[in-house]
Amino acid sequence: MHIVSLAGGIGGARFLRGLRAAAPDAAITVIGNTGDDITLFGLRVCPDLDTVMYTLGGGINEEQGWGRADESHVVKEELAAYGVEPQWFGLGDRDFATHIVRSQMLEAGFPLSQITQALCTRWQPGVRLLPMTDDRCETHVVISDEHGRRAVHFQEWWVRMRASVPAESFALVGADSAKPAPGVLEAVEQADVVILPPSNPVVSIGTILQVPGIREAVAAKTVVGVSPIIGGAPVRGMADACLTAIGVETTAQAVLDLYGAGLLDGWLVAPEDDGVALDGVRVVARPLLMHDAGAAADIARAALDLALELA
Ligand code: GDP
Ligand code: FO1
Ligand code: CA
Ligand code: CA
Repeated sequence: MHIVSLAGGIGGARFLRGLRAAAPDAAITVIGNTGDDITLFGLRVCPDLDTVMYTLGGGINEEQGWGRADESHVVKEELAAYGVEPQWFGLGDRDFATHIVRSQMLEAGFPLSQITQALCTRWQPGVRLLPMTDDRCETHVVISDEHGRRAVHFQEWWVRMRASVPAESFALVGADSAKPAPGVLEAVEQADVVILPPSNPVVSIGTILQVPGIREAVAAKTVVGVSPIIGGAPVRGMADACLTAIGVETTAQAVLDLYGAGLLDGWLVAPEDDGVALDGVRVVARPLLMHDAGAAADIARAALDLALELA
């Protein structure tokens, strides 16, 4: 069996750990979001790819959900002592090594997809992890503040501003000319089912679907999604600020409507959201809190069972 999953960071990674446990014999290809990527101190940082790689590879900081376990911040302190900006993004020493290897390989001419594969040789995530694109393609956020109306990088809005300044819109800079990374469309075409984890519908899943060709390829398959919104709120993070910016309510119903029957065949919601419905989509209610690996595996199994039933 071949499963394709689109994934952002924390929500995607924790779900994928469950999916790997629920379907140990399946070949799982993960298409990762690279819209969050940023170049800092001359180094290329890919937060969502790294979150998936570290989570599935056993190197994640479990409490934080991103970055390395057992981390120190000596380099960050030394950079700050030089007064080097930005100081609002916290790269740890162990994590720095990943960005150094990646940047060195990019400089040598390797595409991000091959670099990600090389990094995964160490982490052995048990899935094939592909970036959505090898092309530079970054999410920017249009805001208005004391400096006027301007676009800032997604990380500046999310991490420095904590999404406290309302987003007027999102722009995936570079999307028009971006191509899916090698293997992405082939994996989707060969997939038995496509599963959308409870990742951010706007800046994780929505971003991946904006790479020309990916949405059409995914829609042609049997697709089941897991709601990241429970009882009118995101389980974690600031997805509500992203949904509000695109005029979508923070409810499991509104996210279902956003994805639409054109994309989804099945939709898992939490018991408190029972009653959510859309013509052409099978909605199933069940506990959706990934409070541990077992709970994540139960959710993944439910999503997979529903997808196989609908396929
Ligand atoms: P990010 O890139 O690190 O922001 O992570 P993702 O985009 O992959 O996932 C973020 C989303 O995961 C948030 O909108 C959360 O609501 C959702 N999420 C986190 N934990 C859980 C959980 O236990 N259950 C469900 N259903 N959603 C979750
Ligand atoms: N998130 C933060 O809130 N603060 C940080 O300083 C921070 C650093 C960081 C470093 C590496 C990495 O892979 C992720 C990091 N994140 C940090 C998480 C990340 O910025 C966001 O949560 C995601 O990009 C949003 O999906
Ligand atoms: Ca992300
Ligand atoms: Ca379909």
